[in-house]
Amino acid sequence: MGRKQMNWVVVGTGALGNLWSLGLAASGASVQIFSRHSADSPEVLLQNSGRTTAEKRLAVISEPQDAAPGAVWLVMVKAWQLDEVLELLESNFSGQLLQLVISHNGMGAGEPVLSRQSQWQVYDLVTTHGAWRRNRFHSVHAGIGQSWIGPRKGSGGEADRAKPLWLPEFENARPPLNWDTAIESRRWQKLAINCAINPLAALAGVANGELSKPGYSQTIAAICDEIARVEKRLDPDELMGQVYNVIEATAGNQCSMLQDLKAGQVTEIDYLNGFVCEQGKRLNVKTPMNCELTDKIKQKVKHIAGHQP
Ligand code: KPL
Repeated sequence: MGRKQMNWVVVGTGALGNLWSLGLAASGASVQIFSRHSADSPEVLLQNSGRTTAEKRLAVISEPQDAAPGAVWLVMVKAWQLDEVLELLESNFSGQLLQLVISHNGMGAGEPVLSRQSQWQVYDLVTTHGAWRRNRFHSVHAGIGQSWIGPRKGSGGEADRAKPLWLPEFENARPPLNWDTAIESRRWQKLAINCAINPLAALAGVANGELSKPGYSQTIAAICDEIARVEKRLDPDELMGQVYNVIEATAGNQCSMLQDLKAGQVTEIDYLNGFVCEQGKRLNVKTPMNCELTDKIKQKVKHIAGHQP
């Protein structure tokens, strides 16, 4: 019995986007890359090395209407790029049935379009795979993690949404993958992991593993504690345990925020500790450590920009 094979459009040629494009292609899916970067047309030769290896030439489209019929869109971009991608999709698929899998660090991105297009079937993908980009077309798979996918609250009648037909193909692309109908909690847990690891490793300029040193434990505890006060369903000790598991599993990896700082790129701080800080203000819950780290990263970005030629 054959599996359901789908058409996929992958938006984002970042470290993880490339890993998933290659994984989907290897599992037999038809994959188009969506990119408006001039270096990417009309096709790209993607490669990954590290814990897994693959290489494949994939077609590139730069207009949403060139997507294969009924394609599922996998959007793996930085949090601050999501609004623009969703606005473009909205201008082509407004009011239509569209299946979208979204994966990014942090929370709070893309909300305006998603609330307008509530008929879109949106799935959130949370992953702890670690990867970094050797160059635009080459991802290094630095740590095998695991992933969870589930329907986004309030989208496309999520309450009675069964597992999508393409789930086995998607699982095969980058295992292990778990179906999770409470994906919202998983997103909060991943948020806590990124709030604890990313700014601390980026400010110190170190690989994730350094954060297991005792000098960081009070700060990590404060970050987790504040997040558990903002989102009351979370347990601060459990969050701490998860943070340390990821620190250990990705010890040799440089977190994405450190990579962004080094590349002089925009960081995701507004969607990580900045999001927690804003939620704290909205709910009247004190989140001084998350607010302080947000300011420190912003200062660091300004400092770096001031020293660029
Ligand atoms: O998601 C990550 C990131 O770097 O953004 C972690 C899990 C911290 C791996 O580095």
